[in-house]
Amino acid sequence: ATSPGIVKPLPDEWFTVRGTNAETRFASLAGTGYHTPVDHFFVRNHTSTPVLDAADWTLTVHGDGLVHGRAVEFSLDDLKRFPAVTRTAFVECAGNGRSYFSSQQGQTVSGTAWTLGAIGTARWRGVRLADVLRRAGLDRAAVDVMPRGLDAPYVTADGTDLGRVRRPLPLSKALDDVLLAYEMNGEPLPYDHGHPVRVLVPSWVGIASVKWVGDIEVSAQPLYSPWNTDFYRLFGDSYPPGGSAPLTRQTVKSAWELAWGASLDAGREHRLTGRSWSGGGGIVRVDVSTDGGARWRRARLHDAGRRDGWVRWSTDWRPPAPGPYSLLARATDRAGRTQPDTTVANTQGYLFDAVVRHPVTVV
Ligand code: MTE
Ligand code: MO
Repeated sequence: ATSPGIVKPLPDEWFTVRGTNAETRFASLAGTGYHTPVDHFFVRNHTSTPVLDAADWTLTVHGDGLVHGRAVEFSLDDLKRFPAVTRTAFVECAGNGRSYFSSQQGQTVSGTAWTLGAIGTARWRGVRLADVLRRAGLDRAAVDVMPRGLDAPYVTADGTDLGRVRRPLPLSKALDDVLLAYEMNGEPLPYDHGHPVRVLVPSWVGIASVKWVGDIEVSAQPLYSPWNTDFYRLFGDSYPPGGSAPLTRQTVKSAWELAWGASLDAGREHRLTGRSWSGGGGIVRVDVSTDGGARWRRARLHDAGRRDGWVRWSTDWRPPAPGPYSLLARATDRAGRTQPDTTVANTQGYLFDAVVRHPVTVV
């Protein structure tokens, strides 16, 4: 398949295309290794991928949060003169898993109907946003920074032009572990993932990791954009009228590396694999059930100690008899959060974290 907004090929075995977005099929990750290969990595575009030339690109840092008040420009070569940092981290859409609000909980929510494939883990190389902000003349009074993308302005379904994709980031996070990344898995950042430079905000919802960044406003006052006021907050009956605070960390999730409804042969042992992840400092435990949740056992974890990526796990199963089965996986993160049986609904379907009942047929 192809998408009008995406440059890279999207083979049907690897992706499900959803409008200007493409999600990774988890079954296609079996045996690919720890990092998501760049050609399997999901793409989430509000509009479409701009093809930018690194030689013409500049980053402008500006705003009343700079001591001298003047805009400062950096070319890609300027950025590469700062100390380089390499970090493994996932990028995951806040709406990943959204389709299960409807299919598993019977709730209606708006937004792209992702299954669990709006996540990828890569090795990012770039420079610390903190270093660049300090070089630009960061003032002690600064509280927020707002990176903005060079992709086309986003026009909603009802015709409202919301301007270019941009989302405020509190200075505390910006100075902590955020990168301006120019490489992904050892290659120059691909067009679809933000070429030549993207923001990479480890453990936070994907919208924070602004692609094709062209400028960063630094402000002594809190900043706002539709991406932290109207979107990427939790709204609905269980939340205050103005919604929750803007979303930050990701929740805990797990996925089996199996097709939805996969067939498995009865009478022989299968090594089943999957992955679990969280914005809460890594996964410490994964429990699995092959009988719809009646009995649970521990899965073997293969990537202990990973903090900003996922863990791969496996379990062996000899299906007792032909028929339909539900496979369940429930992860617990370092912060002590365990995946619940249901997720409290919110109107835009963010942060689904409940255990997904994955159907298979034993033949
Ligand atoms: N940055 C810009 N400029 N434009 C976008 O549409 N989408 C965001 C974020 N950064 C987006 C963006 C969202 S919602 C997500 S989930 C991630 O990028 C997806 O990153 P990926 O396409 O590299 O997987
Ligand atoms: Mo997203």
